[in-house]
Amino acid sequence: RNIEGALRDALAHETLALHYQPMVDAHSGRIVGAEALLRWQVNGHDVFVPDQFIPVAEDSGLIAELGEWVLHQACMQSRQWRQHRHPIPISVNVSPLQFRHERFQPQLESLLDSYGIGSGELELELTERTMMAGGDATTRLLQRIRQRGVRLSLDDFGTGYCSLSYLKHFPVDALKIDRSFVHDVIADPDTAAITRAIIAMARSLGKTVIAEGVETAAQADFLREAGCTLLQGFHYGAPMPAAELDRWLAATA
Ligand code: G
Ligand code: G
Ligand code: MN
Ligand code: NA
Repeated sequence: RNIEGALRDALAHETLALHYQPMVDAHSGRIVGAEALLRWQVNGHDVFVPDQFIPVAEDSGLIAELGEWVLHQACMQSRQWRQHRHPIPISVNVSPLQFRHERFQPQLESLLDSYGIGSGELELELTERTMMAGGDATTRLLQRIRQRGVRLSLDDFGTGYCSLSYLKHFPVDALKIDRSFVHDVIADPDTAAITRAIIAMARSLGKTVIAEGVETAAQADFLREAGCTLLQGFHYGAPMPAAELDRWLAATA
């Protein structure tokens, strides 16, 4: 059977789930957010990983439905953590085709209303590709979403064709430094210099800077000293089921 058919079944039978990876304050180490990452598992084992099935969903048009399902799950989880008195902002990845779909904005706004999502409680992670396509219409949509209190972050920063000078044109709150930089930041002086420059530039523009893929204490120390705001990666915690992060939040409250 093909991935597309299996994905339709998975959507219908809920073998899909969101896992959550903590984002911690670089100085206090406290959890100040979580990135939602889609998992398709049976008995704890991946059926397919997102890099396999997200492209299939995009090619088949199923991405609109899948993306709506993801947003819905994230909004439900946000409300649950709020009710458990561990409110925590959730970041959701949005793919380019999903963002461009005419149903995206109305779906998003109706979910914000239905689940009473407040300002700053939901963040969308978009790539440079998404933000650069669509010209003024995209910029207006980004601004409108932001006016509704949804934060926007530029994901995988440094891997696309976006120059630092573009940053001032994008209405984003945060920039996520791609993990390929973080990976080399200790061993390669050039990567260290570029990473420092990205952090300094982003901060001077008033953006939050998040480093992803932080795997070692040495990387964390470097990034903190360079002025990074938030850190995310296996050093702090891998993506985990909501119930597991729930216990973590309860323990550190
Ligand atoms: O979690 P993992 O490293 O397997 O994710 C691989 C890729 O899939 C990443 O680029 C991530 O942004 C993307 N991804 C994970 N979950 C989602 C999702 O819910 N929606 C979209 N559009 N992409 C996702
Ligand atoms: O493209 P995006 O940044 O959304 O991708 C997130 C992906 O990175 C997820 O699939 C997640 O599993 C993975 N990831 C999270 N933390 C780490 C880490 O410390 N090291 C590596 N190699 N991957 C990570
Ligand atoms: Mn992401
Ligand atoms: Na990323």
